[in-house]
Amino acid sequence: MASAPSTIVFIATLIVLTTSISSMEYIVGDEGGWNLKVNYTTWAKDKVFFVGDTLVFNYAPGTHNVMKVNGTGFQQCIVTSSNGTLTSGRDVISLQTPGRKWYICGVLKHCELGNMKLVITVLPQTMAPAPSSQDTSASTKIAVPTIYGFVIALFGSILLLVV
Ligand SMILES: [Cu+2]
Repeated sequence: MASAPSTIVFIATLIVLTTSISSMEYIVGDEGGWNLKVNYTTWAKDKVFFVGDTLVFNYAPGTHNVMKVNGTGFQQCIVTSSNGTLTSGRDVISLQTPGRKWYICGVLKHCELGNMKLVITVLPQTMAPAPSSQDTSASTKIAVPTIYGFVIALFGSILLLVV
């Protein structure tokens, strides 16, 4: 590996680009999909969600659905039709605002008994460039920590690859 440092830098750059700059698409439950007998607490535990990421709920249409609920609805598995139920079997949810998000399956007692409930916390998109501003000095100030963060992330990735 040491004989090809440029390859390492290239791979590390790709990792940084895909993880911190472009948005991520998360398949809820991974290969298990949105189904009974998948632990979504475990699935979400080691993931960090940012504004701009998307969630994909995969399931056989008709067997499950996806409802966005509030914290109470999540805890008590309250099925409400007012929030709009997703039923396509490949439901894509774009995470547009930061904060806590709750999703449950509204079919039968899948939420209560099958644990078909997912709670995540969406973080603001800190690496994103600021909206266009007339104040040019402000954008210069933002550019420095962004590049600095990029360099740190790059070296972190190299370290991970070498170790
Ligand atoms: Cu279900």
